[in-house]
Amino acid sequence: MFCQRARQLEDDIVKSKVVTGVHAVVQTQETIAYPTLCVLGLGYIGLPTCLAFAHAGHQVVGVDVNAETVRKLNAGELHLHEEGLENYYQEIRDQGNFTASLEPSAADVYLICVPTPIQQDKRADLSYVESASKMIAKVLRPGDLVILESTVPPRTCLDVIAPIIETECGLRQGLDYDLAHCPERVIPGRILLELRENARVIGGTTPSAAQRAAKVYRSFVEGDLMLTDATTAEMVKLMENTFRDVNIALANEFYGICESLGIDGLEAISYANRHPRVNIHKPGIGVGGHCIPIDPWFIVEAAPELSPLILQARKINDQRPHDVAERILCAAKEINAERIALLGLAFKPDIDDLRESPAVEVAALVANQFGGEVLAVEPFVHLLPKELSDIANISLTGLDEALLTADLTVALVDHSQFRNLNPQLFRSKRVLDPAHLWPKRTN
Ligand code: SAJ
Repeated sequence: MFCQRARQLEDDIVKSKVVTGVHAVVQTQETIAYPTLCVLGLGYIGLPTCLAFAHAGHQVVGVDVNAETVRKLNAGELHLHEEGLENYYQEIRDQGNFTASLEPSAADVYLICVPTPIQQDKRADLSYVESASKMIAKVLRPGDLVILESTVPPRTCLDVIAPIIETECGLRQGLDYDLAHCPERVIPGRILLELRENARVIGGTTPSAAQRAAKVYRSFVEGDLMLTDATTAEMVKLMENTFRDVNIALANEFYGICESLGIDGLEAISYANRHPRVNIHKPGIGVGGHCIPIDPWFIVEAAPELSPLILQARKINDQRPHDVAERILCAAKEINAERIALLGLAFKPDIDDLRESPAVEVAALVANQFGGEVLAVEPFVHLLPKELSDIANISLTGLDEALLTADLTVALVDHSQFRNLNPQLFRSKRVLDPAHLWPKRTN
């Protein structure tokens, strides 16, 4: 009944076409309600989301367990790099709608934006979601709304979050408070733009929870809002990233087959993609980041008997860094190389994010087996990541120095800065291009 009163209040202040229920698509809505928000997790998703809500007029408290993150943000500094975020943050600070905190405080809406990694055995590690749910339970009041943005295995809202909250504070989803899942869908490098423009799927544990969540997002999301149940929304998000993983595995497999036939795999893929219903992805050194190599495992965990294709794609993409490292070591041996330059460590082009990066994995495999020196070039960072910092024969090196001193140069990441180089002018005896930066010849 508390939820009903909260919904009624919001309905009264939302002048609009009303969301028409589960499986509806909300096209336009003019919102004048400004519920307060408390966002748990201030990473690449949580922070920009806080700022988007604050910009739209909501009072937002962002919570993070990292004291340094909270200190920096309250001092006006950012702890991460994302296109346009610096200026956006200064603008929001001037408005005064956002503060960072170590503890959650009472709000109308709670958003969970914490990481969901996998464990050694490839099962989901939901410990951050669990502890965020416990933190929320301490301040949750009847009539509030909880929205999960983190990517999770199917049924997490129903089987993990709702029971934790009920055990911790006695409030029941659907009766005392509302619970919904609205998975983030933005891509690093375009986060601010995509937050605003992308369509969002919003799944409620009840239809009215989805409708309430849709009203909240409508304050800044211009894309369609697709309403459904929570488990469908959880599955939709996993299917999106799994589609990409499987397609990249197919591209990697095609490329290897083309190579064995002595033909140019990139040319073959680009011609196949001229068919109006074909879109083969780009082959490369493997799949990185904290989403695409992780999320398919959540489906495998939920339905192991029904997911042989998804599992195989994961294995194919996980094998890529090993094959690339082996090829580099063979080439180094052939030319008696003393120094190898590895261009790029990030998990994809033009970002500073090295987490789950196949380039870092290649660098570690090469450095551990190579007798000479490995010069890692990564213009987006100032320090080697922990996976590499303890290896004696690898160092972070400037691009010019690496190109001047290496015997073998290898492109691992398609950063624009590298793409514009002419490999013909390198001093090294040999150039390898498994990331496909430069036209032909060097793969
Ligand atoms: N990659 C390839 N070949 C390709 C495309 C990508 O090898 O054709 C590699 C990249 O080099 C990188 C990895 O895949 O190592 C992932 O890169 P990405 O750009 O495909 O995706 P992410 O992880 O940055 O973001 C994805 C996005 N999902 C989809 O495009 C379906 C994004 O919209 C999600 O919000 C994000 O995952 C997430 O957080 O789940």
